Amino acid sequence: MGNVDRPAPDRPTGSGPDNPGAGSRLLSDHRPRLQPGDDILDPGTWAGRIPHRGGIAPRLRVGRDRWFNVLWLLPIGFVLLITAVAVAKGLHDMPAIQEFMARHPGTHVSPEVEAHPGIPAWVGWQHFFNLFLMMFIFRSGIQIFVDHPRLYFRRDCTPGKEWLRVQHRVPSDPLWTAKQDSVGLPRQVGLPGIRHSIGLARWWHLGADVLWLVNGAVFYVLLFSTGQWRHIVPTSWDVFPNAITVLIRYLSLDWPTTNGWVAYNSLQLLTYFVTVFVAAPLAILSGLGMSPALSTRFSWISKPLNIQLARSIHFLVMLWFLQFILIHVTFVVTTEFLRNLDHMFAARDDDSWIGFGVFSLALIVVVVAWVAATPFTFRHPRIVQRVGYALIGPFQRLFEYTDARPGAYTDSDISPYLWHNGTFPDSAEYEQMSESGFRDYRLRIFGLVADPVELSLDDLRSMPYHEQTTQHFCIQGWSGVAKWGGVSMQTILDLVRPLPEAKWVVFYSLAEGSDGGTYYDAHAIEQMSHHLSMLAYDMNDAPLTYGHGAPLRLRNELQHGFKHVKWVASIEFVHHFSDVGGGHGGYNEDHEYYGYRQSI
Ligand SMILES: Nc1nc2c(c(=O)[nH]1)N[C@H]1C(S)=C(S)[C@@H](COP(=O)(O)O)O[C@H]1N2
Ligand SMILES: [Mo]
Repeated sequence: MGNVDRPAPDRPTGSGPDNPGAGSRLLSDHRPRLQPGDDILDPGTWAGRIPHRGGIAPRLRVGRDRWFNVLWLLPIGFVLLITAVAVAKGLHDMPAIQEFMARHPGTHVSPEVEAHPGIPAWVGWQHFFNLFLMMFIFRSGIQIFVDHPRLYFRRDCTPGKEWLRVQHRVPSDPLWTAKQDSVGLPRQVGLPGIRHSIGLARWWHLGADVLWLVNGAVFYVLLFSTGQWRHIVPTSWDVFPNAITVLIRYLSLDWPTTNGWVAYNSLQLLTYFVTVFVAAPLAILSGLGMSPALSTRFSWISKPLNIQLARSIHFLVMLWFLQFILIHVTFVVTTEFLRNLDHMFAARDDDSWIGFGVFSLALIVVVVAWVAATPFTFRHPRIVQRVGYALIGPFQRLFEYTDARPGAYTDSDISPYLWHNGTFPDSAEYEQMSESGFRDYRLRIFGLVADPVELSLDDLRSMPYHEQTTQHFCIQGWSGVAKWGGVSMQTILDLVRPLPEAKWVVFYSLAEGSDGGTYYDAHAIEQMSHHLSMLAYDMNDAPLTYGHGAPLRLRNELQHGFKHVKWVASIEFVHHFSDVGGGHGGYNEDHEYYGYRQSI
């Protein structure tokens, strides 16, 4: 739709091509209300002076409304481990088990592997880059998680339906926002730690991801072009009985000695294989499963494998990596420490101190980077923002070329609850307008257009009705489906006729942002003609409520929720957003270092 004939709305200001002054007059009363953000992050005034608030020990939902404190797993796990050791010790000396272990000694050394032993230096380098990048990925990943500290299986995110939370129950306040719900982390655990720092955490996470992917791609290529793959890919089904032998021997404290230079034992082999060929790809796929642009485009996969399932899988994959690292490091340290370090850090098979020396240098680099990451982020948030954007921007652009089409969701998909977010309007001006049913509301559209206009709600209602049932993706991690009714942005474009120089469309809100100053956001003009870009005045067949953006809000389903300006006051067509507000493309871009495109 969008090209349907429509009645011409009145133009109360009489502005238009004959009256070019109107555009600049409107402009002049908007720009002064904007407030640029800071180039240094001050934790004291951060995010509208949001006070620090930590999470709680993880609670796992059991049944409808019982919550299990995950800390109990520590004593329970300890008892289970002791029991397992006792059982394994009992089994170990049974004749049948002895015979089994003799037949499957725990390590399978194929002739090919035996002919090509060794761990080349490139494996050592890759191993180092991997652990270096993983440190940022973990810290920022946990930070992203705690910005909406709940995990669900369904896309609805209904309070009480989460399967895991590290935050109290959702309070009964009907306007409780996701920002209020976020929790912070110690500054040396999370990256950057402070509450609601998801914008910066995402640059660390996604930026490091891109480098980690490059490292992984090089690893795969070298692995298969050199034959080194045989060291971490099982080539015989014998790996399973062998792994059982290894497990029994570890648990019965009769640890096998393996020569990792030639071949890993079967249990190691399996865990390495799963980590490299299952967990890593799953991390990437489940990560991409949270992207609004990709999910909207590939609804055949994002419907069954919805964002919250992807988010939960992403979290579980992280737990896999964590337990892997914990056990891996434990064994490296407790079994032939020097020899292991020589293998991985010096590409030599002896127990000299060379590997230890290189390892120590590597460790210093890691520790310095770890300690510096948060202070660096506070001092140079714009660098983090710019470098992060440079790393993931190209991928983002790629995804945005996939034009989103409506029709993926129907009434039966509508979520019973849609979270609220953002800073609500509290001006007397807004209250007055709201009390009179927005009779005096005027949407002003100006800037680089042939026909600037002012539209009342009735004007908007008299335009062709556009409806879409779509999923909302908040950058903090929650989601939900709603039906939106209003005017397609294409209809608006046809009405005001943007000039060729107009490349960005800025939406100003009636509300302020959390640090004061008008909330606004800029959108690439080509996305305004997408099928799923619209101004909504209805939600789920009722007029938009106060909390969700009355009287008018934007929808652009290729982008994250923060770009969907609520309580829209006016729309300005500009050549570039660099001279609007702080110049970064929107309120959150200026104040919280988000990206002006954020479709992943
Ligand atoms: N004016 C304004 N619009 C805003 C915000 C805001 O703070 N101010 N928050 C954004 C964010 S972060 C999200 S996720 C969505 C939330 O929309 P909802 O509250 O209707 O679910 O609104 C967006 N629009
Ligand atoms: Mo959001």
